[in-house]
Amino acid sequence: MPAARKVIITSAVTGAIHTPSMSKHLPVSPEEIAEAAIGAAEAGAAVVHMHARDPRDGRPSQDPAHFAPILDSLKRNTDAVVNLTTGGSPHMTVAERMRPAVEFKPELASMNMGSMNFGLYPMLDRFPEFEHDWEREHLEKSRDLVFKNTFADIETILEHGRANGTRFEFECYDIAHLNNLAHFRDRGLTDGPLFVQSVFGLLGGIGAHPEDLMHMRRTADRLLGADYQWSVLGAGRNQLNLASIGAAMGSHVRVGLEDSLWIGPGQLAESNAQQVTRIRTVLEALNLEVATPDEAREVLQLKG
Ligand code: KMH
Ligand code: ZN
Repeated sequence: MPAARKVIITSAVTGAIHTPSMSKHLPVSPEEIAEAAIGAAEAGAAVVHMHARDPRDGRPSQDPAHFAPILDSLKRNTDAVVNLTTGGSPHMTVAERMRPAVEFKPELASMNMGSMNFGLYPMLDRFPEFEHDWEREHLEKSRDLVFKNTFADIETILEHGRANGTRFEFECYDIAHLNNLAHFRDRGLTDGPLFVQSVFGLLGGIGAHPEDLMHMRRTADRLLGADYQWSVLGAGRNQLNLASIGAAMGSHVRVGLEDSLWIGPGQLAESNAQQVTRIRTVLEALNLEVATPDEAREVLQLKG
């Protein structure tokens, strides 16, 4: 991994894992989602990773009509890199998940690097009350859920990206996903700089111990060499500590309410900007500089 660069902060502002009853601060309407992303960018996020929701009940939605007003607002109010999800919700088909990237041809999109179990049901213990039936089902059904990302699925999304100038944030939830990424790089279906988002602490993926982080880093170094830019995402209570360890080791970082609702033990984050500000404080204490959107575009070789 090339050293000595500014740290790219990604803010993943709403996602498709958490549900509105879990936190009143989770942005749901197009206005709330856009405002959250703009606030995160103003706080120092160079990249905003975007999902949309159906404003009627807060359910994750890949309908381009739900993305359009958000993207329109972002275009007018921030120069942050807009990264559109192709993961959508693990309950959706791949075709459904691709709709926003197909429609809007973003400079950056997420790419999930392997099929996996995706266990959301432990959150039922923490959040017993839900306003909408879909919220409980979303968690319950994850007991028997495979988040499907076959080689064919990945190839389809990669080819779509290549045809449209979209580059990817490669979500690697486990070591095998690095092998898969190296495989596609070796076949010439993608190339460096590969933006590797290593995801720690989701049930079904690698754990969130510093040893897990070291193992990811060593394996990525061995398989991807100088071809990659490393970013660290710790889920839930692991957000700040893993991002801090990663940054001290030379990674970029991802925060946001998609990945964690928390700002401290038992304390809900009031906004995405609050989490960005918190990690920014850590980065500055480590004497690390934060990348601007244009600096992120240059490092990741985005079309702009
Ligand atoms: N939910 C995150 C752990 C995607 O949108 O494609 C990973 C993610 C997937 O952001
Ligand atoms: Zn996402």
